[in-house]
Amino acid sequence: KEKGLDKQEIQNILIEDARTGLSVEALKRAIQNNLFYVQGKFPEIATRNDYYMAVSYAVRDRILNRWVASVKQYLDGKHRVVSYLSAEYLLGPHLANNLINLGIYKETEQAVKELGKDLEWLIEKEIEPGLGNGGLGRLAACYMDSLATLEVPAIGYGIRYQFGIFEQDIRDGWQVEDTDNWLRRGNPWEIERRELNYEVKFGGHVQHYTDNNGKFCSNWIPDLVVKGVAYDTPILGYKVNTTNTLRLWKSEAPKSFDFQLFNAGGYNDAVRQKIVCENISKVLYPNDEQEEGKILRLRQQYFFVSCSLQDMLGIHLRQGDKIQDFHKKFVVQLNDTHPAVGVAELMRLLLDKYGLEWDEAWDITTKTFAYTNHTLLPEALEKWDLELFGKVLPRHLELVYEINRRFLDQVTVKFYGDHQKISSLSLIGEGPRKFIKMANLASLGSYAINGVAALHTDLLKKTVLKDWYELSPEKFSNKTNGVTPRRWMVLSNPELTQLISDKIGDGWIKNLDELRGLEQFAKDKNFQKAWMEVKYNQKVALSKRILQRVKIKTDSNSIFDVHVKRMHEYKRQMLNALHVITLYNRIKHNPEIDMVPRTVIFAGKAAPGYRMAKLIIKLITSIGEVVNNDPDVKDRLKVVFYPNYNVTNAQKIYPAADLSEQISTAGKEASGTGNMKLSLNGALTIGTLDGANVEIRECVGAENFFLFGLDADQVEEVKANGYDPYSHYQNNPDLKLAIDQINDGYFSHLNKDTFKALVRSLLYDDQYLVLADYQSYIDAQDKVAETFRDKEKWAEMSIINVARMGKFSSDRSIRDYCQEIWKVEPIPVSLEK
Ligand code: HBZ
Ligand code: PLP
Repeated sequence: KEKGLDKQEIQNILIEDARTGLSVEALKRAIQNNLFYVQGKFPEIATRNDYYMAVSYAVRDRILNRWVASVKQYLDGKHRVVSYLSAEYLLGPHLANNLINLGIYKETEQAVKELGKDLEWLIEKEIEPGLGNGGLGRLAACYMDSLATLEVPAIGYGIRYQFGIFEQDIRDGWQVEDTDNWLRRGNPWEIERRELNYEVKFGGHVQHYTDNNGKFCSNWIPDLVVKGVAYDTPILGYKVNTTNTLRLWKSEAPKSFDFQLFNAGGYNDAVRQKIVCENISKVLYPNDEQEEGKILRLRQQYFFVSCSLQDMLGIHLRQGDKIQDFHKKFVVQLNDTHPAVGVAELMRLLLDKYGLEWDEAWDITTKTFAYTNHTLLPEALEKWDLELFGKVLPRHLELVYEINRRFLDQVTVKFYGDHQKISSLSLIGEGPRKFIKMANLASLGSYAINGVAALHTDLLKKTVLKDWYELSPEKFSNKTNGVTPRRWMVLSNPELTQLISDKIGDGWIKNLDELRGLEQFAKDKNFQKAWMEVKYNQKVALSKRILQRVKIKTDSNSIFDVHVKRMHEYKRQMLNALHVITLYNRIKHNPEIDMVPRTVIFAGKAAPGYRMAKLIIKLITSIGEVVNNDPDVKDRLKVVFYPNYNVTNAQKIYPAADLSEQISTAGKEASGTGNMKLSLNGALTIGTLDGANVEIRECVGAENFFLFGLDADQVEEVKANGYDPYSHYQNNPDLKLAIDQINDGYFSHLNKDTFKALVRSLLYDDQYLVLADYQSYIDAQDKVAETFRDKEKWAEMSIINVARMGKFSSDRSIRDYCQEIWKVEPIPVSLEK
């Protein structure tokens, strides 16, 4: 007997029965049952959301039996489990994805139809869980999909933010933010596990004493205790039974409020404690690539890391295994440094709770963690003010000091006299105020360190982690990012999926390398025609949405030139904007010019406190206002800023792109994943030699990639030689005209103040070398336009691009992690009778 169920009962759950059958009939019945018995609604009064919920519950029922089977299989055996620690998961909507992975999209569509509703209409009702900022959070979601699809036992741990990434709206051309109340209509995909909760301490002080056996002990007396409650979301693999768990923690007060305080008249204080606790998982910080040294952020990080490690230790010990074998059961991947405090937390648990000796605890810890770095930008590297850190986590500060002391003892012997190196390796930075370097804590505490694209890993070894590489070269490896073809092709581009599968079968969905089979058809005129027809249809669909959302008419025969990603100076939306102005000026100078029509589509959120990024949004919308309404342009050029870029919108935009803008300053974009998604959907890339662009170009062939700009070495060289943006402005008449127009208020109703800060930054600072790369970019864009004139050539290039994208499946990435870092094997899960 286990958890109240006997063997027979468990087996009964595992059989596909009337409750979990996958036929149209069974699904229809299930939807009706859920509507009635779960929601107490009948068809006459059921709303669209009621139906969405009913379908979702019906689908969830069909996942739950697979989930139970998976969990049983993992926890019974001696299987090694991957634990992915990430402060962000940008999952995107669940319903359609689960239908695809279960293989019952068509059946459900039919069942819903027979109930008089439209499945797509219900799917569009779902509010996506936006529990991440961008690439890093989305990568975690793709990896969860691939782990399950590859049948690898895994748990994703994170935070159940009550409010995810803000919703963006555009008013008067400016970004405005609205809170993302994603839970307002309920969340059918999560299961609250109230019984699964852990206490997490904050603040206070540490007592030291020697116990009866003469052992030196520490006792942390906190001034705040928070409870973390588990919320589980099943993550089903594609056409397998494996269903992994995404376990997100919600923070609560250990008890509702303090009655003694309340009765004594301290009403406010009694409630305040509760609010402080609940605030920890209240809202996602909306900054990507800009670290924010806020106390609440540190609390968030420690909160979810502590809950997760307590959970893992609990699972491990419940299986009757020795604490010393923890690292054999779990490998813990740190998704950037956000969970790096886990290194100190595992030490604390092993020392203070389980009474291990230092060396043993450190040995286990450093065999448990592996660290993925996602950025080289100095402003994104996490540093915690030492005093602040000590106030929130006094015991961990002691541990960090001790870890550092022992480490520096070794390092000093090894690099005697090299003060520069020793201070660079130290976990603690000196300055006006001392700080803790989280990348160093993660590097020291991990047995493996990886970058997310070949160039990025290379630069990591040469720059931010140079000393760590020299110290432990064996820890370093590259794991180029990937994306899941299930969501980013099968789900978001069913027409192209069908066309491809008709030609080469559907094996590519699980083995993306099979796309190679398309290459033999790249010159086939009929196939090219069918290919471009699918693309055209996606453009028409996006045009409709654009018209609806921002009231701009677009021509589906024009080049859809797509630049979608977070707004950031290094991603250089500014460079694209200058190109748009240049095209516009060509038309104004020569109204009859024969120009390939273009629709330039931008989308992306700016961090609310990032002034320059917000100003660039205003510039783009302002250019759009002028260009889109100028009769001289005659629809040869359109500029669209599509608001609220998220997974839902990305799924609609990627399939419609002809051209993928990947134009970051070389050396700044660690990898990019949007580049992979666009290329997989048949867009050609215009890009710099940055991040994974380098590898995409290697795979698709230089002749199928529009390369421009300085490379990473040249960027450094130009900077070292005293870069002078102003000279580019002076010497390039087209560039000068474009910047003068911005400056003179051509796009801002003659208001010269609007873009002053932007112009100044370009002319006198231009950290991201926009002006240096301008002409090279314009030339490459002209080549794009010329190539687009030849429809057959374009189709051929597009087909070849897709055929050569096999490497960029997240299945490949996850296989590499499994074999080279995690040392885990797939465990097939069966639903036996
Ligand atoms: O991670 C991105 C990189 O910029 C991109 O090149 C890469 O493809 C992707 C996946 O490896 N980084 C982020 O998205 N970073 C963040 O979103 C972020 C969030 C919170 C932070 C710092 C960065 O405090
Ligand atoms: N935001 C969303 C919603 C995405 O789907 C993606 C795609 O990977 C990203 C951000 C990251 O985009 P990029 O790699 O272009 O920065």
